[in-house]
Amino acid sequence: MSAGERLIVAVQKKGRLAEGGFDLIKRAGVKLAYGKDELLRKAENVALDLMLIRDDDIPSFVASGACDYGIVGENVLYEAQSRTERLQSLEIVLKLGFARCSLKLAAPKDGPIKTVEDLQGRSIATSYPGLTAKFLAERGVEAEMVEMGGSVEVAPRMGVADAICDLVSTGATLEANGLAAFETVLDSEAVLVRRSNVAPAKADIADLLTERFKGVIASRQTKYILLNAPRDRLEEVRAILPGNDAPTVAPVVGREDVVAVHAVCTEEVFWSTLEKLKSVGARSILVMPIEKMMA
Ligand code: PRT
Ligand code: ZN
Repeated sequence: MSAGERLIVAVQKKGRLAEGGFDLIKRAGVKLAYGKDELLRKAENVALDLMLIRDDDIPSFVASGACDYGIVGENVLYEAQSRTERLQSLEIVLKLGFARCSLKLAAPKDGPIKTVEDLQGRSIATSYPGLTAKFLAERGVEAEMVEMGGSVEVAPRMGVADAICDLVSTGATLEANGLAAFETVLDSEAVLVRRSNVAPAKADIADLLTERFKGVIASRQTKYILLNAPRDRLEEVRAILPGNDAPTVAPVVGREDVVAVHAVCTEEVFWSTLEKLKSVGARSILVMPIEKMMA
């Protein structure tokens, strides 16, 4: 296979997206070869290479053709698209379910800014001026953007801006800086993006990677449940099983009144689900992770 047929996937070199990205790639069965190259990591079992770069560079690297696919946060993707017309052509292939966070407007807790309308004529520190300005324009509010590369949360305290628009996950950083969020601009997670014109010779490996990623994501949310249920309460048990309406029902040796139920559940299985199952007579309930799935 010629070098040109290898799919190049951009992944963050180090940081919050790198961890989830590498885990996903590993779970998709891609084995990375050892190598000294800081920029390119070759896979040894599939025609794929990873390009390790800063997350902010991923949209333009994919759009320019340096890479074919990329794993990036929606926040970074949409901000880049709001600034650069050429990046509009990038397509989201899959939402990946990790690096979840929200871009939020926040202001000092004890200050006068409590709503979006209160931002009229004020200044907002942010690393996301494109998304923030677009959001405010949609709400008919005019404010000054103060672009910052990092440590946005200190801006109000330092007198640099009246409010901020920044990423939040637990909210601890806002809290520690005496800030309160009052509006969400964007809910974000990691996504798989691609160029619209990936070479046809790479279609097979691109499809394989996408299908395997789908399988990994589905298996994360999916659990296998085993239990014993009274035969006459089977309908009640079925109604409780989350995201499964056709379990396998098998006889239990020596017990006419009891059946064994096996089910693949595609929705989260909570402790409360198990308690409900128990309350309708289910016993020996086991919930197991599913390692791999293919539809
Ligand atoms: O070097 P490079 O440019 O590649 O990395 P980076 O420093 O830009 O990015 P990194 O690794 O910090 O984040 C990469 C991506 O992870 C972001 O673009 C988001 O898509 C996603 N993500 C998820 C987050 C967070 N959660 C998050 N909590 N990015 C940043 N934060 C910040 C937040 O702004 C706050 O300052 O982490 C701090 C802690 O947040 P709290 O709310 O838990 O206190
Ligand atoms: Zn970055």
